[in-house]
Amino acid sequence: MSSPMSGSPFDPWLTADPEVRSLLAAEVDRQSTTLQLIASENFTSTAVLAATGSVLTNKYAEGYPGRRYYGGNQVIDEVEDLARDRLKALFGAEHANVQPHAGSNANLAAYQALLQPGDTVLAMRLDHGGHLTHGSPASITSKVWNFVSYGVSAATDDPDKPGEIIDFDQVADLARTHRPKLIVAGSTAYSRIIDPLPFREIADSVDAKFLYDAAHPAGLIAGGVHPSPVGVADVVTFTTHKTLRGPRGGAIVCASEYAKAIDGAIFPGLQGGPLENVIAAKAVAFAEAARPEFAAYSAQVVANAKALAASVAAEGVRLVSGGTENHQVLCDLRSFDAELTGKEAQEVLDRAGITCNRNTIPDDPRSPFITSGLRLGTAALTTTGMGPAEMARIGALLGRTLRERADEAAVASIRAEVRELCAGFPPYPDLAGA
Ligand code: DSN
Repeated sequence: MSSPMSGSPFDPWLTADPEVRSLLAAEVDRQSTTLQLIASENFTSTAVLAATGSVLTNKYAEGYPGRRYYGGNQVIDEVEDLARDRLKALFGAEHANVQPHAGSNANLAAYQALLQPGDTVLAMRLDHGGHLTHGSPASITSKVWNFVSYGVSAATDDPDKPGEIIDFDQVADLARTHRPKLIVAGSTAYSRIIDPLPFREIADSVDAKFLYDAAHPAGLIAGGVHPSPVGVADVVTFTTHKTLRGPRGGAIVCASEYAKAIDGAIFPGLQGGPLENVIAAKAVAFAEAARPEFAAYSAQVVANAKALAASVAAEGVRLVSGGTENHQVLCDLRSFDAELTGKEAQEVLDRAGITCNRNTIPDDPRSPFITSGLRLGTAALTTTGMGPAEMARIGALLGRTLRERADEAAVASIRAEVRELCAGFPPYPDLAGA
């Protein structure tokens, strides 16, 4: 009764619900025939899909291995221990918690473990690339803790020193002035390496704790192409579904001294029953990320981002910070066309089959709903086997779409080219035509 494609629209059991089956089939078709350039997405392996869609979803397991509040957790304990052990080995960490349902929960747990309500935290500005949980006024984080924000340096006209990188002088000044209890590194829209060492030095200089939010680069760190914050930061949080290529979820690693506080902050502090099916899928992904081919994949993700950045720049789009060192390309559309908003660009690119998201750029004059920027990412398309040649073609298609955006026939013709390009790189060849 096992199915390697469990959870897929092709699982025969789903014939019992033709409506859902048909929606899943439609989504497989969308993912297979359009270009996935959202920087926070990826394609998991079919083994990760199978674990996510497994019977482990049936089990309540509040607590931790060996200390559960429900019976029948003998197998579940082994699953969660396996995931924790694999995660510790992957990052060389002393302690791992694999229960966070999402990166936001992981961050909330870290704050809860390291801070008292009302404490001051220094983190990156949302409109300069930070995350909602880094103290956005719209987030619960800003209501419980007192956030102070650092940003990136100003843009320059010097191609050798383009600016828009984390301003460590500003971080140090703000730390001296506000004496935060915690400094947070990490971002959602920033295309440079975030070195943990300067943050550690600044945190130590004001006796603050240091949280590294590795939601975006976790896979690049696991693959050895970005410096590891593990052992440098007090706590490292991340999501498992971006560059790490696992199921949708979060995780935390930390030194043993924080283990009890972190575990208690997740359960019972924030969450109830863990999603053990997702935890099994995380275990699969952690094993996959430990393989040598994952290091090659991570290096290719960055090489592809550089190729995509070059091709987009050749279309007349200004790159925030002048380029990329990770999986992201952050585009300032104003140089391309002062009238073109991120929202309009995202919508026409969607019609052309190029899936990405609008994003604010540093000091964006437009609102976060409209924006002047686009964020692109290469983690998903690299998984399908695309390389620099395809990235160059995608940059050209993106430029053509934006230039010809008023011409629906031209957009339809680009959509056909995108479909043809995607046909050579199916994300799930095992599912095709099943
Ligand atoms: N929504 C994620 C991203 O796209 O980067 C961050 O939470």
